[in-house]
Amino acid sequence: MERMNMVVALVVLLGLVGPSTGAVYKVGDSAGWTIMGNVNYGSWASNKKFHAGDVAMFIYNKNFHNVLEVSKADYQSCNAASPIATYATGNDSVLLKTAGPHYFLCGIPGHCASGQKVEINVQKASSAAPSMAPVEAPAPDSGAESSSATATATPAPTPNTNGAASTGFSVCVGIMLLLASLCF
Ligand SMILES: *[C@@H]1O[C@H](CO)[C@@H](O)[C@H](O)[C@H]1NC(C)=O
Ligand SMILES: [Cu+2]
Repeated sequence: MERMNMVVALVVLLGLVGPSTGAVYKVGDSAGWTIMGNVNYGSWASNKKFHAGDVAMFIYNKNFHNVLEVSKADYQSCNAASPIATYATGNDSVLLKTAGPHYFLCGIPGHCASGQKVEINVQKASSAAPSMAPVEAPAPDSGAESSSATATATPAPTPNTNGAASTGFSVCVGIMLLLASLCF
């Protein structure tokens, strides 16, 4: 049915052009956010290209750790006393909203000093190269877990309005059939 093809085409088009949802990076990969095993968060971050809109996901035991976003100075000195933001649920998805460096450390005494800190440098958004390149293609190296995030990005409004239109169409056909049955 022609109408159906158009709806499908429209949805696909909106999916391609629509706002891109960022990738989700699990900090420390399988190790998570910890002081066990001497995870090198510097090298974890260094082979990734973070963009504004990406998410850094901190997974940890909330009884032993937390996540503080801090200034550069506080990052360097492991000062946990004046955080910009505090996260403590054990599963914190931190949206990297702005370009530039973001500094995170664990505020439990001694943890930052023993390496539980990470600097995430968020790239400037490349000024609108729409549709051509898959801007948010997940990195080949397993770090990105963007599939679930992308799945939720499917725009809802279009199917709804089209659904309403076709409902109206069916009602019209129904009324016409009703009138026809009265006449014959
Ligand atoms: C963390 O939360 C996300 C949803 O935000 C969920 O998909 C994931 O399974 C959670 N992970 C853990 C280890 O709890
Ligand atoms: Cu800690």
